[in-house]
Amino acid sequence: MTRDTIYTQPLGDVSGFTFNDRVVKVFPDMIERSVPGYQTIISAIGLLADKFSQTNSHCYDLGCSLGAATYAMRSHIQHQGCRIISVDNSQPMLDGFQKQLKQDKENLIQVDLVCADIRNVEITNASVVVLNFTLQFIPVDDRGPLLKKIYDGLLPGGILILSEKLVYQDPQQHELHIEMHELFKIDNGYSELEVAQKRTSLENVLIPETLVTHKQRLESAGFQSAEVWFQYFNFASLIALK
Ligand code: GEK
Repeated sequence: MTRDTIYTQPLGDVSGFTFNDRVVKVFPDMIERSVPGYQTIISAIGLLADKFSQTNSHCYDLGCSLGAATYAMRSHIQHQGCRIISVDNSQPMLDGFQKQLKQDKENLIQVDLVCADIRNVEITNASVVVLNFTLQFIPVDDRGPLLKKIYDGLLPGGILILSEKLVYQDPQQHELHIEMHELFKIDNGYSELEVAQKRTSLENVLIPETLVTHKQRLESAGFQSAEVWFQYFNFASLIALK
């Protein structure tokens, strides 16, 4: 795994974060050292896909990056005729994913890689949909329509797994969680400069919301219920049931 050193040197003017070639090269290390509980969430996505996938249905990994959630689903799904559709709008990410997938000679479940904006992708015949830390990059006004489209494309009994960075209404909780997340990153080897420059680069790019907002939006989209199954500081994952 190539170490993430993107923000080690003072950059002067820190530009907005993009999922470019440089990020792709270090992405597994970056996400592992930046997102508390990332591996636990990926493993659970495999278990949930095993339980909720349905014969001859589609499983979607929206904002798939290098495909960690896709691989977890692929190695767990036991139903016949399932197809995983993995979507990302970063071509460098999909190139990295494709390279890895080609080396995977096992004749497992079919995976279709799609380079597109997830707002423009049709969701059909879906048993499992994964939005693992992707919704936070979608403009806030487009989040409701996207969730409604996912709900409409899910089969009865289908699920959405939604993982997001959160903010808190209570200022004290808000500060505490931000501080604990930064300490988590420092504990994982990032310097204070790296943490500060990454924070600047994500401003206006990653827009986190409260848990209440997410739950209300899921309910408005039609989901029967939505509950947190995992949380580590200000990073949470929910299961929404159709
Ligand atoms: C994982 N799910 O490893 N359409 C398609 N893709 C998008 C869009 C969009 N509109 N906006 C952002 N992305 C992954 C991790 S990373 C999370 C997800 C992070 C893509 C973007 O290119 C990137 O690959 C991904 O969403 C977000 O389980 O880096 O914090």
